[in-house]
Amino acid sequence: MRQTILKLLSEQDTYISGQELSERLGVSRTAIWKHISALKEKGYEIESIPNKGYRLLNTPNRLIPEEILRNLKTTTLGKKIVFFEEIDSTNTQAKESALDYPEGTIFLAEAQTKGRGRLGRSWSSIPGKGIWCSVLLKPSLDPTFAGQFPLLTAVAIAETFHNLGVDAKIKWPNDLLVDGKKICGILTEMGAELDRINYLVIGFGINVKHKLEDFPKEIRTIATSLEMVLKKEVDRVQLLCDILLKLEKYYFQLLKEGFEPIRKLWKEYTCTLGHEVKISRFNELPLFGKALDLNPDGSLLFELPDGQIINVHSGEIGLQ
Ligand code: BTX
Repeated sequence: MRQTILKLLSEQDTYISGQELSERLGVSRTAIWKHISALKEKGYEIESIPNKGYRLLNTPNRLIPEEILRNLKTTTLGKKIVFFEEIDSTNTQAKESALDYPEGTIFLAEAQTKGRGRLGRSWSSIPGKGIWCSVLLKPSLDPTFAGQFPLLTAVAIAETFHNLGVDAKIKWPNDLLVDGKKICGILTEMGAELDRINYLVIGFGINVKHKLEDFPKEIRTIATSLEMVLKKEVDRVQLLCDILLKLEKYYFQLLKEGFEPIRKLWKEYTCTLGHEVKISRFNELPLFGKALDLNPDGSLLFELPDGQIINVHSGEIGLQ
């Protein structure tokens, strides 16, 4: 209902009367007035003049469901939004209620108190500055395909950044860097049986409006944001809608055509291949060698100094 009121208001340049709204929506004028008051509380600037009606003057510059739904062009992703002003972690929330929500639901927060990175690391997620979002997917696939999803997400986000004029590079498997500094991180988690994915939660954190001093001291030399790079304002609502549209396109493409088209795009955006790198691995000695190619399953084809060629499935790349 609130969404329809907003749509009607934003389609009009002039006033729309309470009477007209109540007739078009089939509810009382008091109900309309209550919805308008709720929208005002959310930051919408709505002028109301007796005998004339309501007029939308300004929309809030916030990442709230009403604004996202007003701008979203997807068919599935983001059609259902679970929004938190502040939460521990959107990935944690998405995992805990994955079975209660349909595919495409997004879990979104203005701030995370326990934002999570990979391998138990933390992700700084201060209020109002970034996009802290988890997308719930339920592909009918074998769990061995799960590794393709963070790569697909990195491609969708890198391409959206390029359209904004930001030359972002993907560091295997899925960090997004600008001039070597991290601008976006992706954390994919899964609930599965041996031969079937029950759900995937793809969490992405994007630094959008941060100034250098907004980052915790310990990551100031390794982190950056879109506004720091572009030196102009970035609309988080439009950015999220653009990313969801691309993510949906590549997700459906992956289900239909397999990973090869995504793999090709990933290779266009990466800064890893062809370089001598160090790969740090959980509970294992680091590897030194050359990153040769991205395998069809998302693993890295890697050449050791003695010429031996191996596949690396997980790890953290550092340039040597
Ligand atoms: P990662 O393990 O690759 O990166 C974590 C590391 O990145 C940290 O150890 C720190 O050095 C650095 N770091 C922390 N915060 C930031 C930041 N804001 N910008 C740049 N560098 C940072 C990457 O993990 C995956 C991050 C996913 C975050 C999303 S947000 C929505 C969803 N919910 C959730 O809890 N996590 C995901």
